[in-house]
This record gives sequence, structure tokens and C-alpha cells, in this order.
Amino acid sequence: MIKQKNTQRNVILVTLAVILCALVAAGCAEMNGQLSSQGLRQKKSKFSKDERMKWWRDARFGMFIHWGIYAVPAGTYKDKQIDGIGEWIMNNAHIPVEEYEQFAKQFNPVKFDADQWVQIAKNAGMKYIVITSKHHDGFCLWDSKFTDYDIIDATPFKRDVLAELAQSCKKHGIRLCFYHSIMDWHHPDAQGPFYQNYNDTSKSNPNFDRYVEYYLKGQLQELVQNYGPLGILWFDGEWVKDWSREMGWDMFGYVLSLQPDIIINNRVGKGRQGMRGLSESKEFAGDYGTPEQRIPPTGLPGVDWETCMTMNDTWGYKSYDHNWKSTEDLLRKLADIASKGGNFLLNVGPTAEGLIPKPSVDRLSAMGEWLKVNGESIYGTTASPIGKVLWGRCTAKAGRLYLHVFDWPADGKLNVPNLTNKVRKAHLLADKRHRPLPIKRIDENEIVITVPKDAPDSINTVIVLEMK
Ligand code: FHN
Repeated sequence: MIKQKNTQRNVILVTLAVILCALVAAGCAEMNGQLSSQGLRQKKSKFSKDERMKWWRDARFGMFIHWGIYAVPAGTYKDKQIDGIGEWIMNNAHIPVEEYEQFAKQFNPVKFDADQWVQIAKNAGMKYIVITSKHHDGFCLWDSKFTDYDIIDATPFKRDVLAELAQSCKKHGIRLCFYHSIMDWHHPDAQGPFYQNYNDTSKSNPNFDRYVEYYLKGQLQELVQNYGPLGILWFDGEWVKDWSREMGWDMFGYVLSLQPDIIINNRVGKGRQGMRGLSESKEFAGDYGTPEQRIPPTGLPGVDWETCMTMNDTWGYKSYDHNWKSTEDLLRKLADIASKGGNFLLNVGPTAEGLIPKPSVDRLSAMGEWLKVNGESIYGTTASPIGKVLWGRCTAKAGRLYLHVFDWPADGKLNVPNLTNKVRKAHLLADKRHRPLPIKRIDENEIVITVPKDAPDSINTVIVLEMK
């Protein structure tokens, strides 16, 4: 089995450090008359949340990348197609740790080109990339001092893909962010020993504290300090039995202490109740909520949130999953999410050769074409101030409303309800000359815009309303 490095000596040192920290923390908490978890909650960055969230709120669209050695079996184990999402194959096919590790030897993604990946995201109009530094299987995509189970020590590829991506992201002005799993099916102090069901939430590992203090925190320090500055630390796998709410608050403070302007998702906390992720709340750590594979019907008012979603039915590559969402569907989802004040984190699952599958690239490039013309109606916008509209969605910016028309009116008349403010002008966003479309107020709440007979864009035509 591939060993974690220098375990014994470091464990002694870490145990001493943990005891020392606990004594100091207990003393401080006593002095302040606080519970220790409240003390953790009060750890603040020198930046306000609004300052930290600014770029993210403007960005609206990001790329999720699930990539690891699960791309080698790509959904098939011992000639059997395994049910479920590709990156879960180790658990779903009950593969023992020692056997699963062998996939690392076959992981040689010679076609990987960081610049190409970043270009694909950039051309799609995405502003940030969140890649799995470590998924639940425990395999690390960077050169970690804490384990040999990483891309440098365990694969023939021996290139630090996170370092290469960090460089390309910097070059192309894309924010690099890391997904990092708290759950770890490989580590002996985490879920490694739970063979048959690594995801058994009734099981506890008596050494889990050691895993957190030494391994998890140590690796996060590497990730934040050696590849940064990062945009987001995107935690996951927080549902394991041994992870606690207090650990979540502690981790939130710890990561902010490494990089004070970083953003941290709500899954650093325990559970995802309501996907709220309010950092000031008693129940949740993290900066924003993360609804998965769904768009909340009315958004999450008053809370930052981001829908993460696959383009087919898996996050990690599965060679036989061809159930792709259409470009129309994805573009309308993007507008839907923006109209409810959220971000869209859209996933790609590259192959073991290092390629983003063509159906994903095609869809992303079509989305990018639409955004080149209509990006103003998505980036930096806020939720619809006029509620639901029957023909599509609405986004807003100071002095402007953007009407995203999915169903073009057959009679050439577009009714806009719930609009009491005066409208100065309406025009198609795609019309560079901004030729006005006729507007008529039919009552104090509603206007009608006369639009061209045929929809200029059959997926989503945007009309700009300039408000007085
Ligand atoms: O178990 C993971 C899954 O593999 C994938 O990474 C998604 C992405 O949000 N998160 C977990 C399930 O919530």
C-alpha cells in the first residue's frame, strides 16, 4: 500500500502541537468566558465578506473539473459497467485500497495541456476554475509532501498539473480554485479502513483528529500557499461521521488565516441544511451555498449561492455516459440561475489521456459565443426585480433590466409585468446600433414592447430596458 510520508515522527510532533493548541485555546476561551466553538466562529479575516465575494458575485459562470485516477477505469471494473457516478467507482465497486491504487500506475495523461483547458474555460466565458485537488478516493493531483499517493510519486506522468494550471490561469486571467474532499477513502486515519463501504456514515475512525490536524490541514497549507492566491476552497465530503460543526468553524478560520481574501463554500461546515452557508449563522460555516444538480425555484434570497451541475450524468469521466444536456438547456439554465442571483459551476470530466470530452467542448464553445454577445446580461448582474415572467427570465444592473426571452411572442408583443419605474428605452442587446424598440405602457404595472417578428436568437434573445 502506498504510504503517507514520515508518519510516525510527524504524528508525534503533531500530537504535541494539537495538545499545545488545545491548552492555549481552552485558556483563551476561559478568559473570554466563551465556548470554544463560539471563539472559532469569531475568527475574522481582515477583509469583509463583501470584499472577498466581489469578484465571485460578478463572475456568475465557472468551470468545475473532476479529474483523478478514476478516469482510468472510466466507469468499468473487471469488465462490468458500474452504476453511479464515475468518481465513486472505488466505493461502488468495493475496490480495496491496494487494488485501486494500481490505477495510478496507468494514469499517464500525455495529452494534458493546461493552456488548452484554461482556453476552453475562457472561450466559454467562464471566469473561474474549480479543480479536484483531491477527491474522495484520496489521490492527490499535486506534489504533496504528506503522501506518495500523488501525481508525482505514484504515476508515470510525474507532472504537477495544479502548478501548470496555476500558471495558465494567471496568464489568461482566470481564478484558480480547488475542490478538496474532507472524506478520504485512502487514508488510514480517515475512511481508508472502511472497505466494502467507504461511505459508511455510522463508522468512526479513532484517529480522525490526527488526519485533520496533520494531513488535511498540512495539505491545505500546501495548496493555498504554493499555488495561490486561490479564488475558492471548495470543500466536500463533510458528511462523514467524524467531521463536526466545530471542526468546520475551525477549518474556516484556518483557511482564512492562510489567505485572508479566499472564499470558502458551505460544505466546510457540517451538513448542507438548506444550502445556506451563512458565515454569521450558528449552524453554518462557509461563505456560500452549493445546491447540487438543481436550481432552487426562487434562488436563495439574501444568501450567495452557486449551482454545481454535470453536463451528462457523471462528474468524473465515464466512457459510456452520453446523456448530454443540450446547449439550449445549459444556456437557459445559466440565465435562470443569474435571474435568481446565483452562480453556475458547470462540470467537465477529462479523460485519463488528459482531454476534455468533445461534447463538453462543443457545448462550452457555443455558450461562449452567446456570452460574447450577451455577457453584459449575465456578468455582474443581480436577481430579477420583477419576479417571474412567462416568456423567460430577467436580470438587473443599476439602471438596466435585461429581459431574457426564451419564448418569442408570436404576435410581436412582449408584455413586461411588475414594472412601475419609467423606461427610457428598449433595444436588443445584440444590436450594436441600439435601435429603439417601441414601448407602450398599458397600465401602471405593465409595459408592452413591440419586437421583430422572428426571434433573433432562438435560445435566448436579450432585450435591454434602460430605466429612468
Ligand atoms: O460525492 C461528491 C460527488 O462525487 C461530486 O464531487 C459532487 C460535486 O458537488 N459532490 C459530492 C456529492 O455531493
